Amino acid sequence: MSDNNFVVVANRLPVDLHTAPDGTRTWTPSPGGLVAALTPVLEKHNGCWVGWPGVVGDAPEPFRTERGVLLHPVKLSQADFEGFYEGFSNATLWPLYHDLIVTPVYDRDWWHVYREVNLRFADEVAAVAAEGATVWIQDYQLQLLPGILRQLRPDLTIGFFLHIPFPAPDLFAQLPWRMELVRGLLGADLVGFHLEANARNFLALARRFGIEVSGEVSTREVTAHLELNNGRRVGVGAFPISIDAAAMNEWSAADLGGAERLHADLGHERTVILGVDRLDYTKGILQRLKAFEELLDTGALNPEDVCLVQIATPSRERITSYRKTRSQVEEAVGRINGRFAQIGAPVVHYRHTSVPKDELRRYYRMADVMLVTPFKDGMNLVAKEYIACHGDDSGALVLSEFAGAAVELTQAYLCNPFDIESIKKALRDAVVGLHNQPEVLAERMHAMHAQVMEHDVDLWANSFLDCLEKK
Ligand code: GDG
Repeated sequence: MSDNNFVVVANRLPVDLHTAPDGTRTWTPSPGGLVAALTPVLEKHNGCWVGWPGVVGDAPEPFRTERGVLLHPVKLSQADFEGFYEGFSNATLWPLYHDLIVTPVYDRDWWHVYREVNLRFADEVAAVAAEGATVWIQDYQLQLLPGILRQLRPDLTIGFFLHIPFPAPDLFAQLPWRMELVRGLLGADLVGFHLEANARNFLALARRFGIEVSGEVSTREVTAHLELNNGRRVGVGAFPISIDAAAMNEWSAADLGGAERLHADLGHERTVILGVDRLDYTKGILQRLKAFEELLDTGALNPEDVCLVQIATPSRERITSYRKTRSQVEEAVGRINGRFAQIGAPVVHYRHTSVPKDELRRYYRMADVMLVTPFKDGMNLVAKEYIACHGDDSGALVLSEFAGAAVELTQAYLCNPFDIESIKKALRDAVVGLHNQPEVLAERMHAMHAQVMEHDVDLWANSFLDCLEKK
């Protein structure tokens, strides 16, 4: 048996593939928030990360990062990718768990592939985990994994964390394979969600399936349990994820010159409004553009005084609903610029690309108003990243009530993204407030900055793992 005492399992392995001009391929670790938060734990416990390396039909041999963490790839074929990732994960579960913003597709073939891929992940994890190891499974792509692993390796301690919302029982009940998914999740010792509301939905669902529930849900501790017939208990709790706030704060404070130059490029005197999202229908990009357009149309905002920068990172581009969203967004950008821009001075700056991390932070730091308007979002890290980059209390945040982050960032200008008037009001209040009530805005930003600095990604990871250890 292997000697990895702590195993993280996620759909994606944190690696990037680089292909040299001569065709030589190399895989390098790609650090993100989750990796940064988990690296200390992985290092301390002889850790291993199991996941798909992001390229179909190819995978490197397992290798160690410079910091000694073992990266263990799971290979996916093109058919796996289509059925498991694009199909069941992103065209069935994703829309269902985001409250049917588009209609989920229930396809039996996709389901079979989802199950097969979860079985394959389970085999890989079972092979790398030491006797009695702790395994932490991430997200909706791997909901069967806790149950399969429990059968294969009853010695393991298993945690599961869902990064997206968990829907109301009536919505979840649509799923033809609802019992299998619930059984899968019940294989864990601890099931974690971002919000108490998500956890309560899960408990209500369990009750509906005749499972006894004890206690009430709370945040960063486990006071609610499912009591299974075989005497096993599954803990359920809320663990709001966050970011490496200190790193963001420090970096942005050290790059004020860069941010000023970027702002100057857009117009010194202009109020810059920023959106940053994966191009996903859940993120409400089109609604936000429409709200901005109407404010320009009515003269509530003057196109000479404001501009909107929208960074839309390409995402799931082969799925029909994503293509449709992209074309609607791009049509709106074209229309708004056609109506309100001057030559050489667009009123919407749109980039359909992934920008480097440092550049993204510069955008955050430079923006006067951050506009985050998802119809539904598990948390939304973008909102927290913006706040972390404004350690001097500058800026303003417009935030959807339906983003998980709204539970913590209560000082934002909250809006209902289904109501254009509500987005317009919040955006206008933020823009006007910057000029008329700067001290009020600074107080709001100050409170949110303190919140984000204290509740960072380390707190998220440590609180989950502490609860899992105590189970
Ligand atoms: C899921 C849940 C939950 C974006 N564009 C670029 C870029 N990003 C980075 C952001 C941020 C991340 O991607 C996006 O995270 P979000 O939380 O906003 O949204 P999802 O991708 O939908 O994430 C969500 C999250 O999981 C964590 O649990 O909060 O609710 O849906 O970190 O900075 N990064 C770079 N270039 C870009 O162009 N470098």
